[in-house]
Amino acid sequence: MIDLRSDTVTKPTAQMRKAMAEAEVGDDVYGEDPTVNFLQEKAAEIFGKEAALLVPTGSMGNQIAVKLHTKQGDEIIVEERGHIFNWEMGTPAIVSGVMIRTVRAAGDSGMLTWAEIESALHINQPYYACPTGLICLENTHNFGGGSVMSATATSEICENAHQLNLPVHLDGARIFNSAIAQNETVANLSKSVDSVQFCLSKGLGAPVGSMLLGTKDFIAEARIWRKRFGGGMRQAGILAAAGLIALEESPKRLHIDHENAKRLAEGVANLKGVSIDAEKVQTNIVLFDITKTGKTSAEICAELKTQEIYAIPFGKAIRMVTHCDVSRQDIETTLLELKNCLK
Ligand code: TLP
Repeated sequence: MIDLRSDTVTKPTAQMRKAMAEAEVGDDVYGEDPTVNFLQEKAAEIFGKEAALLVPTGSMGNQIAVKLHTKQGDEIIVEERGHIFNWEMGTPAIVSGVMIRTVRAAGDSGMLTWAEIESALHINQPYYACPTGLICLENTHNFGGGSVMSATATSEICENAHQLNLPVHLDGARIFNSAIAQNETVANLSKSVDSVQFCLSKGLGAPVGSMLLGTKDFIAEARIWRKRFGGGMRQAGILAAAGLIALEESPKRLHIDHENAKRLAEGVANLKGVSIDAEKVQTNIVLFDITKTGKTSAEICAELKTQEIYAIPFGKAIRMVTHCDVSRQDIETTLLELKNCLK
């Protein structure tokens, strides 16, 4: 089976499983799990942030941030294809009582510029306007095809936002992919944002877990909200042990996933009716339009599935994500089967 649906499907490595079995644990609701504490300190150090909190999922990390940065009735700015808007089930409205104002970034990358954000802000408007309370960025941008935002572009947005007293949260679910692709550090990519969330359980390969980072005060509040959301875990050191390996070891091999994604994109670009600019594939996500193939994305994915190749149809596009459990040979096999399918 070749599973290209997502990098969330990765299985923990033997090294992770061993570390999990041997992890020192304690009750993390009391703050007494030494492995969780170590992971949090390590993540804060790598990101150059004051503090970090282990949360069960990326969605919870994002939603705690939305909750803490806003008040009921605010608007938050999210790019139109952003995860917080499309794939978090309306939680900002349900839990934080905020509205999402989407802004469509020009082009395919989903990367917002300050000019685009600025035009959507409600600051110093009449009192009956819905005030902007938060700007959310996504790096890499999942449905922008794994596109990356530079440290400079991020800082420019943050500096402008901060002048207006607006906080910025970064959904950095795949920020390590972004950093590797740009030969950057995750600390630089997130230095100017007020909070950042990244996932241990995507390209980094851990079975469960994300980290939320920010100031000490922010993380102290986040700990309360994590518990309110039902995310106060007990002997979570078992998960943190795998997370530590993900954090320390996995970034070293992400370039392989990026090379495989590039090869996949170049191969796919040569198929009849498929539309993708392979040049723009920078990380591990390959999103291609199949409108002109004469088949629907669901039909193509169903046919691939009969060959034990899994991908996800998204409207007129198909997404394929490379990760540590996908080899170069798997990419060649996928290209061959796609070609057969589109004959
Ligand atoms: N993304 C999943 C799906 O939900 C779409 C995937 O397969 O890519 N931010 C970003 C940018 C994400 O891509 C995801 C998951 C999340 C947040 C949420 O993470 P989890 O699944 O841990 O809640």
